[in-house]
Amino acid sequence: MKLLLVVAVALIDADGRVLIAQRPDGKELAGLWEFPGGKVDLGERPEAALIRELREELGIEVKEPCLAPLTFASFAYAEFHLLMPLYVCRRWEGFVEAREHKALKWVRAKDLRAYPMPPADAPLIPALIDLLG
Ligand code: 9L3
Ligand code: MG
Repeated sequence: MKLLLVVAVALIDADGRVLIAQRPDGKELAGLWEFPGGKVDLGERPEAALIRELREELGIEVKEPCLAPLTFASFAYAEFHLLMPLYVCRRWEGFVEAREHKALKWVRAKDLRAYPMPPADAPLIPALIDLLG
């Protein structure tokens, strides 16, 4: 089975809330709330991929030292095995805007369960609750 490497981030604001983003209509997993991120290109470093994706998707600039790995998601879809490191980031430049998503929301870690997520993302919630309460 093919391995798909995707990177994602929990952006954390000054109030300790986490950013989730709603996948757009017409894409797979449409309407579900995910941690922003995307595919790592062939040979690309995961941090570089995440910085690129955050620029494209949210219009923010993140510096590599601000990205700290927290945990991994691993989920076997029918077509591929998705492996997805989750980074946390508390500092960036610019203001988030939904350039590719349907909507954005800042949510407390303990309230994340109320939002339907892709199967890879939902198991990441406990690590964020441990971190943020
Ligand atoms: N995916 C799952 N959870 C996430 C992200 C960023 C991505 N937090 C899945 C959805 C797609 C695949 O990874 O099946 C590639 O993502 P995209 O390029 O469609 O965003
Ligand atoms: Mg993406």
